[in-house]
Amino acid sequence: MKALIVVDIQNDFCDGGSLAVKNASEIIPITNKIIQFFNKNNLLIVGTKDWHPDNHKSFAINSGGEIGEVGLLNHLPQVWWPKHCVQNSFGAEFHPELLEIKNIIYKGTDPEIDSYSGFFDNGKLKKTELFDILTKHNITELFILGLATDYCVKHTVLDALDLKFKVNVISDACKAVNLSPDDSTLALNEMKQKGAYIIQSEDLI
Ligand code: VGL
Ligand code: ZN
Repeated sequence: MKALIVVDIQNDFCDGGSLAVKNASEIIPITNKIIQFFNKNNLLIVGTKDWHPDNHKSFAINSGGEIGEVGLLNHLPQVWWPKHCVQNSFGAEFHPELLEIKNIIYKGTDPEIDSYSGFFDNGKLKKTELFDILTKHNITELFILGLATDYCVKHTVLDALDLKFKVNVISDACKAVNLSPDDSTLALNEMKQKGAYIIQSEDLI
């Protein structure tokens, strides 16, 4: 069975948000068409939400680092981010034009560790419910899209490959943070090299 994973299409990552990804809103109409396609075919759709407490230590302001620089958080390399996707804030809500998604996975809730992947935190200390939901529905193949190509999409895709799913990345429905201008290309190349299929929405719908 196939499932769609919609990664972090939240206000703070969209135009005007605190960690806005360039041209993020361009993926909304494409994503909505794909959601409609999965709904029409009675296929599972799961959305992930970055869902940080206000004191999350990936926030530069809580760790004394400079935004965009890399430091260490509990022995792991950590980019210091502007405050974003704080639990129950407007910035953490899905983009208002995104069609409804019923199954939601929350990640990044532990202030001591960041969580880019929808499956595990960055230290792989704890897992979310994502794997259990997918196995319960006999899912073997994933279609993944969203924000951001070089962080949460990439890490969700790499963990899905490790967990032996067939993984398709819908690249025209992803946008990257691009702290360095090549990060999007590097991320797509890495996902492809590790076994993901990089596809376009028109290959699907
Ligand atoms: C993300 C940076 C920090 C993402 C989340 O959704 O890609 N990026 N937190
Ligand atoms: Zn985050």
